[in-house]
Amino acid sequence: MQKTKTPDADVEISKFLSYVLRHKPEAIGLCLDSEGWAKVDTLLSLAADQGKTIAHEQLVKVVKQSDKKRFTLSADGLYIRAAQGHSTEQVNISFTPQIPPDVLFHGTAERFWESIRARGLTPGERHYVHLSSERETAMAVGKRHGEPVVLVVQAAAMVQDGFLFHLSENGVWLTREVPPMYIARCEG
Ligand code: HQG
Repeated sequence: MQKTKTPDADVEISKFLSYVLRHKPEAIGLCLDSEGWAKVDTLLSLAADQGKTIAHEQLVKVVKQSDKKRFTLSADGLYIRAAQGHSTEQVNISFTPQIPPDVLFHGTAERFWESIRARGLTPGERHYVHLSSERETAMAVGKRHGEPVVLVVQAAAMVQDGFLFHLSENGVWLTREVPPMYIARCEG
């Protein structure tokens, strides 16, 4: 299926929202609550103060059209948050543990493989390791980093061994770490 290209201005707004809602809210003087929510009006007015003017309807359009549904608006439309991908310490979303599919996939770059094989998957700057139920999604994530490698994670075995998994609002499986014994390269 042909993908329609998102206009550059919308991509820029999406990147800006990812930056302030996942990583650096303080860059515009924004405070997120521990569940990651910010008031839309406050975010827009602080952004405008920094010379980044975004119309309210433009923000709503970007949220609705986000290919990965990166952002969630509250039911009343007054609040916004990033569904996952956080690194800011302001946020600690209270996910309910869920049982994942028996296997999950993680896309990474070839050059990280030796380190992952030795140390397992670690969250790095983010709060969680991001996993996908779809191999194709993992492949797309891996391509962001270079020559892609898809890893298979034995999620059922991890659950049996007491590891917790959470499903984000936009369908990304999250866990704190994946030790090497549960990881294999997905060949073919
Ligand atoms: C790698 C996107 C060496 C890991 C996607 C990854 C995702 C290790 C990189 C979301 C390692 C971190 C997150 C170890 C992990 N040694 N490298 N021990 N453990 N790594 O961007 O999962 O478009 O923080 O494999 O859809 O690539 O932003 O994580 O390659 O859901 O909305 O370290 O970002 O969504 O990279 O991507 P990232 P990710 P958005």
